[in-house]
Amino acid sequence: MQDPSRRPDLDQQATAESYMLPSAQPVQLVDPDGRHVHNDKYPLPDGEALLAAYRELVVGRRVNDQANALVRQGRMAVYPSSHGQEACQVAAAVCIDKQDWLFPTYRDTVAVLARGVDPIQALTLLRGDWHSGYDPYEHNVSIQATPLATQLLHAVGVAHAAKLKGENTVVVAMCGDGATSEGDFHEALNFAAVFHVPVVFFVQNNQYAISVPLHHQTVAPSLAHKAIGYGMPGERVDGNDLAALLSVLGKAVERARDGGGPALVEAHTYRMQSHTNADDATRYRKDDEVQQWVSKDPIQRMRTYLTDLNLLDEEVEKNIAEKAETVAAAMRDGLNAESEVDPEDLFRYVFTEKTSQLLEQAAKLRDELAREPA
Ligand SMILES: Cc1ncc(C[n+]2csc(CCOP(=O)(O)OP(=O)(O)O)c2C)c(N)n1
Repeated sequence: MQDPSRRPDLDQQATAESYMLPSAQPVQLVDPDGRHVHNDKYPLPDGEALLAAYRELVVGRRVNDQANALVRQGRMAVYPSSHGQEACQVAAAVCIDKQDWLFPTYRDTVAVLARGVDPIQALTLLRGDWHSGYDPYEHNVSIQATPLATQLLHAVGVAHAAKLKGENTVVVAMCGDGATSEGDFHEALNFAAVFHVPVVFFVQNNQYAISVPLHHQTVAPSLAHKAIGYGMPGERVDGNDLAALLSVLGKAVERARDGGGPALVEAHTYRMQSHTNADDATRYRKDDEVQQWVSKDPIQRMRTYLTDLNLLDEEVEKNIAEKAETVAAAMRDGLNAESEVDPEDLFRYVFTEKTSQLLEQAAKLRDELAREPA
């Protein structure tokens, strides 16, 4: 149960409002023009850390574009792109250490890759070949969850277990704005707060849940404001500002590691493309709105900032672009190769003892497969 003596914020006699409520505006450290914005509470990460994360940002954009192309070529079933949200993706992966855990969603492939998972293994799910193609224990990345918010409960369970075992583990649990309306979101945050577990809930508010805009999702002042209702701090951050994300998430992770308990971070960002290739965003939003976010692009502002710091020049940019091309080429090679799947896998691994209906369906499939083509 919650132990007030383990809550450094309360020891300092802060009022709940003074440390649980988010900043008046999303935290920003580098503006869309690439200029530093001072913030008393959140320091700017050093240039080398930003450059390393910028590399992942550029690779992440290339991965998104390549995956979209592979869907159009019929090599993948579906791809929920994080185009425009790459700063959130990279920050979620790099704000934690090796022994920590990441719990991603279907949209978070770039975060999964930034954590070190092999691209082809990661994309096996979206190719439609298997529930997940990577071993979660290899890089401490849970499988990408498609049922909304379920991963938040799994994340809290892992964080709680780690705490009971005395391990030095922090868990970052990702979800979208739409997922915050799920019952699982409530249960996960409440349990995490009551049991004071080391988990950071990271909500990418990309303004839409498929076609549902945020104002039909919630009338709370912000998603980060929901945190205080559970008794944990909430913060909101410019989700297209890599520096701010690293600083805000870094602080929340550090706090959780030091025994400060869970936190909720809401990133303000935008889903630049359709929900997936199965969606047509032009049916429910205007191009003007999309265009407004083009100038807030996470890559462009970091490029300007790092160039002004003399950390980025043509040579470095070229090396980064080459790295991105190497990853894209590996994706093409891996996904253009025919995969061998066993249709009967559909019936395996779910029940120890299959139900009579599953046995019947499996037998039917076997008969069909054995039949000679007409
Ligand atoms: C429990 C559950 N209900 C409904 C769906 C169908 N669904 C898939 S994605 C989605 C929208 C999710 O929006 P959001 O959480 O904002 O994440 P985003 O896709 O924008 O990243 C819905 C309703 C689902 N996957 N799981």
